[in-house]
Amino acid sequence: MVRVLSCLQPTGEIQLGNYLGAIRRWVQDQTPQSFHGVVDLHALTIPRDPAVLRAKTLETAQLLLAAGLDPNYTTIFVQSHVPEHPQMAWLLECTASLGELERMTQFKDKSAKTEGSFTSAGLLTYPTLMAADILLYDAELVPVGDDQRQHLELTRDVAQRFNSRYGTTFVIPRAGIAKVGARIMDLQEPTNKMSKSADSPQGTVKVLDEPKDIERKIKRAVTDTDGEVRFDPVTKPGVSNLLSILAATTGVADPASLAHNYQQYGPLKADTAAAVIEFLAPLQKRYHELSDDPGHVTQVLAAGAAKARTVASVVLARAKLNVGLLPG
Ligand code: AQP
Repeated sequence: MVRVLSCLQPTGEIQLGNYLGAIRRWVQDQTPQSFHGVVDLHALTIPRDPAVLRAKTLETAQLLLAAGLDPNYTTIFVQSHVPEHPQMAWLLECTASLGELERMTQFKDKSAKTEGSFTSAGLLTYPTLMAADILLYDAELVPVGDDQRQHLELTRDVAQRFNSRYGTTFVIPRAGIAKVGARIMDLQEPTNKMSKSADSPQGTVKVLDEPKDIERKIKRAVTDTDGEVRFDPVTKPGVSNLLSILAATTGVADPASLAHNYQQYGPLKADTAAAVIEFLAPLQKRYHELSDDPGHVTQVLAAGAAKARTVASVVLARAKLNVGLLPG
């Protein structure tokens, strides 16, 4: 059984891309060797309202349960409940180079947005914390959306460097990227990926959006003026995004194969909206049921952290010993 680790930041309301690119696959492939974290420490790279962060952390965990992760089977935890994560991150921060971290696309994009105001050092070192998340669990497979490909490469490089400096310590993980739905684009700016924290309320479908809002957002999605339905993400990003969403939500392996069903954009939008609404309905129903019992989520997270620590503490001890820290 392959050991799997993949996490989600409580940085906003979970959007359709998070669900299609990551969460849905975690649910489909879950085993007792799967670990899924709500990575609240990552959310601190940008200043946040403490009460909102706490609420979003619980909400995100509740959403993972509603999506179908079974806590009796798989491990669901909050990152800050497992102190091995920041400890391991320091060892890896001292293994990654400044140049490597400065080259990360996400750092360049996010620091450009904060330019002129406050850019935290954490925004730069974030990928080493992510590497710690993965390496602490001896994870072989990390199912993520396409935007995390570069961070995964860095994790592999840092793990290999550590192993060659200090002896075999870490399992070298590989990224698991979906064939369809790995990069869902913003409906209003289809050359940008859909994102929880993007300032694009009309371009982002939240998984808990009301059906009428989902329909409105998809019907107003930006397309183009040539009027032909064709899958071509470079020259027709808006239309191709709709085809990808339709394929991913109806279980079709090849979005291009759907194009010939449509002569106009209107019916494509209508079918995509209906498919998304139907696809999200069971998740929304279960989420609202779970809201009646918030204590359940808290209990799941306490048990998950205890289970996560049994694995993470062993790997951290191994890394500390190999790097030359005196056992306490
Ligand atoms: N648009 C997307 N399409 C497919 N997959 C996506 N993911 C994110 N956006 C898309 C995948 O969702 C998982 C969890 O993401 P995250 O919370 O770790 O942060 P992120 O990748 O930075 O996602 P967001 O929504 O864009 O968050 P913010 O706005 O906070 O930066 C990952 O596997 C990711 O690949």
